[in-house]
Amino acid sequence: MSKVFITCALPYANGPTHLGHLRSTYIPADIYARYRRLRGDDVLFVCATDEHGTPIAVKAESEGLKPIEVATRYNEMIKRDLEECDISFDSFTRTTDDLHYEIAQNFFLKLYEKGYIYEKDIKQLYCNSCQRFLPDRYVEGICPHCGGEGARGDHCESCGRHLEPLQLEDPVCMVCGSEPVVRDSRHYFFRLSQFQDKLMEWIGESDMPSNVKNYALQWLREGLRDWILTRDMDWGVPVPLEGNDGKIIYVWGEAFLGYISSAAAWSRKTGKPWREYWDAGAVHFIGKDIIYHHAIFWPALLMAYGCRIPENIIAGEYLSLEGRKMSTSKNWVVWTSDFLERFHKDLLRYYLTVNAPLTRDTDFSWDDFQRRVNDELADVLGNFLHRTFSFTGRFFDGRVPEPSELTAEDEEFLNSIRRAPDTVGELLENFQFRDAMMSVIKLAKKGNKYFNDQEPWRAIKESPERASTCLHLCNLLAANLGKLLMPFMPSSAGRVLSIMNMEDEPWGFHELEAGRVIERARPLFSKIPDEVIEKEKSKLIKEEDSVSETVTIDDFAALDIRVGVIRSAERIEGSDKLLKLMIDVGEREMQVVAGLAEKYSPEDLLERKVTVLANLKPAKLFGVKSEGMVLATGESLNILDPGDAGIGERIM
Ligand code: B3M
Ligand code: ZN
Repeated sequence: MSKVFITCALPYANGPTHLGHLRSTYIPADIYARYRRLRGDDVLFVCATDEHGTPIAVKAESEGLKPIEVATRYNEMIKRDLEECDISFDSFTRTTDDLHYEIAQNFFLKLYEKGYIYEKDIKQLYCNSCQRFLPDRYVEGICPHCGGEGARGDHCESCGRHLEPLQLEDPVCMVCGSEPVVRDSRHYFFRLSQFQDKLMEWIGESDMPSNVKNYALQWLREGLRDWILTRDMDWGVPVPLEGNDGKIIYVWGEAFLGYISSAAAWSRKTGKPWREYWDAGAVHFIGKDIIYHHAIFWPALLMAYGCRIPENIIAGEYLSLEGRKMSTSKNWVVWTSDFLERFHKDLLRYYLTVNAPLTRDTDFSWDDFQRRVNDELADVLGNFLHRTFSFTGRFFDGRVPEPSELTAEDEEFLNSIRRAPDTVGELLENFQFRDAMMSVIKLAKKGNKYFNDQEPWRAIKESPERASTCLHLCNLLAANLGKLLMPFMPSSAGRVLSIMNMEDEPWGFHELEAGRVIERARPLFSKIPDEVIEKEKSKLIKEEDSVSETVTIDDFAALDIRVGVIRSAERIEGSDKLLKLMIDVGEREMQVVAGLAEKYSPEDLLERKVTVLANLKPAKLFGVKSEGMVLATGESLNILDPGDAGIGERIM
């Protein structure tokens, strides 16, 4: 029996969870933790909500609340979401717990005492109108590395790099939108650059998944710079050194300690030493956007502290939704709680696992979800179990029948059941969750084929001992499917085992004795009807419409639409569609190229009143400059008639 420390990235307590979180991190981690427990390993599986950092502070500010109030609200939601998905944490705490503060501060102090943290006066962005420094997400701008827009003061989403606020081009304050100034402030730095070689060696030799390894090596080759470890803010873990009022430890300088403080809280409760689990090796499950933090920053902190570095880092790639990047701000997202209101949690665990290997970006689509649930869970797995149980009920009085002599086909079938736990187990040990899940489904498929080939409904009359053998083996497969499903779909697996009056047992092949009572049961999985899926899709489409079609009154007011009159019109050489117009809009005449030639000849348009968008950015069409746009209907090209409005009158 070996010990193992398993973690999930600590979700920020600034929103509930959605399917992206579950896919990249929580479901795979839980499958792995459950599997290791079934193997008989001693697992400590921890998580917590990450409650500091600017996202929460900014959100609280916008809602007129205290950060802790926002954090408490989302801590509760997140905890509930994860419980309802059967994520089996041994401990789930908060980074605002006292114990966390204590552990994080001690960690900081130890690094300071060892000389890995030093002080330096640096220039920071300061917002004059908000009268404060602008760390991390308080500031946004253009990424100096990739030119990505909307890069935050600590991180660029487009290229995944860590940033410092001063590196941003065209920075703006996120609270008031004004341009910050640069000011001096004293801060603490972590000597990350010292760990370049050690990290290179560790990562180069490790057998971590290739996505983690490749990213990390790339960043290491670019060279590491020291990390600023403190912030001028009041929401966070205070810097535990004299004379640092108004300074806190940067959220990424303490959030990792949440793994430890969650484990330490568990130790307090259970009396078991968490340290033994850590020293046995930690496996971190994370989303791919925080590979840098886990593969570089955290191991360096641990090296500096002088303790064991992680054993492995498993980074789940992104999940898009119906082909588009998920976005919580645009509400292009499926929230866990909404999903669970309508569908069983195991459908989610199943679909997000089989959809694609964890190391590949993939898409959630409602049609594909329906197809896989209907074709694989209902038609293959559910069907096999149901026909086995109901046949046993009907013809064998609800008891597993005695087998007789096995034919070659029976043997072959039996062998594939015997082999399955090793096959699936090996895949899980290698974090190949999708392949592991698929091999369970393939086994159920084999079960259906065997059932069909053996025709027990015919054999029961013609050679009853053949039917008994067939049903014995089918029940044997059912029992083993129940076991194999435990890590993936614990609730459904539990139902299979309870129908078969079986207990939880460790991972491995299980024999089945004849005579065991099989309860009557309804099918485990039913098909999802089209209407249900259509409803989900239409909800998303409504979202999409409301997102893309709303403009603010300010957006509209920015358009200068006014009444004009066409003073001259001529065709543009080389084009059947375009006319060059000179339009009098009152205070000036403007040149407009309009695609109206298919409907109007130049003569038709002379002295005609039109409505014009007068502040369109000038562009050239067929080499002719155009400074505005004549408003007309899209297909029939009817020019909008402003009636008897005066020339130059504004439309608003
Ligand atoms: N709170 C969430 C994220 O960036 C962040 C993880 C912390 S793990 C120590 O995905
Ligand atoms: Zn970038």
